[in-house]
Amino acid sequence: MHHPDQLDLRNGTEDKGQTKPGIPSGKRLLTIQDISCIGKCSLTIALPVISSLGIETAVLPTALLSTHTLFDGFTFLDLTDQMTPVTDHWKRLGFSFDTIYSGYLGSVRQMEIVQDIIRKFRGTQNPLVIIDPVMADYGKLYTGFDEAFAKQYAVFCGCADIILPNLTEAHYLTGLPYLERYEEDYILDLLKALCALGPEWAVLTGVSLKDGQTGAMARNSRTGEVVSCFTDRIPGNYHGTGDLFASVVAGALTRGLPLKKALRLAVDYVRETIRVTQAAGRPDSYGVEFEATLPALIRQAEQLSASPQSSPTP
Ligand code: PXL
Repeated sequence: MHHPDQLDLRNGTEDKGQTKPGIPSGKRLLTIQDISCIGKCSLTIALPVISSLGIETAVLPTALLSTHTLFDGFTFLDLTDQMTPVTDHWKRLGFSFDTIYSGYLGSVRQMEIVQDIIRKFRGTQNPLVIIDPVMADYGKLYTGFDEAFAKQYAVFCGCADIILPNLTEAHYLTGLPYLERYEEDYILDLLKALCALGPEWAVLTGVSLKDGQTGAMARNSRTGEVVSCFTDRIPGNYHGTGDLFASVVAGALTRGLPLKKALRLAVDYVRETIRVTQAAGRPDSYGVEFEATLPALIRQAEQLSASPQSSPTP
């Protein structure tokens, strides 16, 4: 577990100018998830998005799929056996990471290996550990996952500093009911139950407390502090937006932004990317047009990095 005194996620580490345009940030993040060759998600989102935020992005692919699992007939090459030798090699070479961010994993065995990897890289540097428990959406588990897998994910979330489930994943992690219509109390109950799994912060995505509005709500497990961040909701279901959100949060925190600003950046970026995707008339299940919005993401990240910590974020 990341030591709370070393990085206060709420106030952020000082950004001493390392993230100015043209100046290397010197930060390195490791992301562990599958590579789906077509159908934008997981590594094909994380690598460009986090790199755009000025962070060196090391990748550990957990599987090679022809497409993500919402397409019929996808191929799947399991890379579990590579995870330990690849990271042992990095360790021997002396590499270390500021952040370890895990996304879609295919098995309980992969969760165990990711825990070993976290332990392996904890010595030299204490990486910030972000777990996105990717397994479900719209009330249902993705193809290939069952309730036993979800139970193991709940245990695995205990070794994170931050977890970022959507409402469906929060239901599977906590055992609380999945509701399509709810009040704020339901969200606060989910957040408390997620915090009880052990992370320092639980961030719930896709929260909608009013018609026409959506966003994220987070809770700190030590202080009980709640941080909310909303925007206008564009109707429709867009695949890969959870990965987009988690990648922006991971990159922004690694850059040194406090959690509230990281959530603002991610909520605005996902909303703008959905708007552009909808305007282009692309099919929902394929993925979002994030390539078009990366320049705006970089500009907003620079503005948020430059503005004082104390200024109220909109
Ligand atoms: O976007 C999450 C995700 C990541 N990786 C694979 C998936 C999905 C969601 O369906 O199938 C392989």
